[in-house]
Amino acid sequence: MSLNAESTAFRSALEVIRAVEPRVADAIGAELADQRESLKLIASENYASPATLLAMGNWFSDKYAEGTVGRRFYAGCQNVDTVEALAAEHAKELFGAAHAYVQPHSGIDANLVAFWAILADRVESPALKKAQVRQVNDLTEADWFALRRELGNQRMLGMSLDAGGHLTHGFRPNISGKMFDQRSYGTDPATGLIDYDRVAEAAREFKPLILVAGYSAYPRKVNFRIMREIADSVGATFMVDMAHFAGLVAGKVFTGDFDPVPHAHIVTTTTHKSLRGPRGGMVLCGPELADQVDRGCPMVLGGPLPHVMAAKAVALAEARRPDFADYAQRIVDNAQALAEGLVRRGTKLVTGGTDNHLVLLDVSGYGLTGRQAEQALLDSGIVTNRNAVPQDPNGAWYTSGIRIGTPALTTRGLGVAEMDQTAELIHTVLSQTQAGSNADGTPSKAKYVLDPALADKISKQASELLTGFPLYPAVDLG
Ligand code: DSN
Repeated sequence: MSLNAESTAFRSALEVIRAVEPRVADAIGAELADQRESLKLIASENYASPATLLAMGNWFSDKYAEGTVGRRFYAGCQNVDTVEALAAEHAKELFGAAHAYVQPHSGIDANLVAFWAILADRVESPALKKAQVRQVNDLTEADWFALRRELGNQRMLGMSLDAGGHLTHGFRPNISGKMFDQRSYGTDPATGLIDYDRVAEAAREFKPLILVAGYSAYPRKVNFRIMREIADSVGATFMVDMAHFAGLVAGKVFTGDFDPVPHAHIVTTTTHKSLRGPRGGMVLCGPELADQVDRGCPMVLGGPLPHVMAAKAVALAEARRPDFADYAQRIVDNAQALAEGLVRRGTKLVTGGTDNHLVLLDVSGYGLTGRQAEQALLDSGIVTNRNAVPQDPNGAWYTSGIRIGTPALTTRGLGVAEMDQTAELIHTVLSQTQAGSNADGTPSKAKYVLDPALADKISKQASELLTGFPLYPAVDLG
């Protein structure tokens, strides 16, 4: 029997790897098996296409290409230029952006590139101007002091972490929290929604250099037109981190006021979440910030990863096809079906539902912490992650929430009927799990009690749910 192209490609690759370090080949095969078997509800994960995966496994990995297309610090970059230009072209067309920078290795990197570009563009600093025209050796001690003083401690206003914001928007676990004087806007305690009047008030009081919108755990749309008006009213640069919902923008589910690209001065994203590309980042902006953005490497990034830029070009080409819009709409349909299924069974959801790809469960109603719920679900073959809810009494480690998302299961082809069954499985596990105790009898935020037979039964049901929806159906590793 002759094998199809995907099976031949992946089998051959594993055979070559196995000849050198069989344990790596085994781990790669095991990872596919695990992904095929688990009900993956992690809102930030997806399954890239075989073409995207294969575009990363080649000799582009060996090439240094610091600089930008046609202006490199290394010779022999003509083929890297081809793929980088292609990825940028696809990104510009797909998102309607004037400029695209496809080198960032991750979302954090993309945000650092954007922060630097904004600082360099907005902050009046004669020392920086000297440094920008490569007179670094001419800078005096006083110049350096002025540069640090002028660029440090600028103000950033972003969404608070417990309302669903991201730690790269000025929070302490990330360098942005050390670079910027940060203040955050939260959500309305009664509705869980962004209160734009409060954001405007905070902007008026704080006068940030940068207003950031974007989230990793907010289950609703954001009105970027209003956010831009707020930024303009205080002279702030408006930045949107669309890492989580880039696929919904690409697929034209988020349009008009909800499409960040026409409203923001600068937009950052990852490429591997709802956009379904390789693991990496990207920056979109207008011509006024393009020159600074293109200085990303070596300003804040290590050498670009040409093999990943090749894969970005492939994935972005896929996202420009009409079927991607259908995929993006199904992501939201599925998230809403999952949310409705949970609400019908009595689960408390932050904001009561969703209009994007994610749902945030408040599991305190089940008497559990997020950590207990996450582990109990994992024991039952359901992969999620714990997440803080607004004003979370259990903090960011134990949390009171579980975040779930539909991009990955939608790629497999599951639809609204399967989402209702998924809601049933989740509710069954959570309602049958009890919080555990420490050895001294005090309540534990981590320990839990779940009948292993029930966990096993739910695992089997989760696996049965997936049988009609094989992952990478064309890939047979033998
Ligand atoms: N780690 C990503 C997420 O899970 O949302 C964001 O950086």
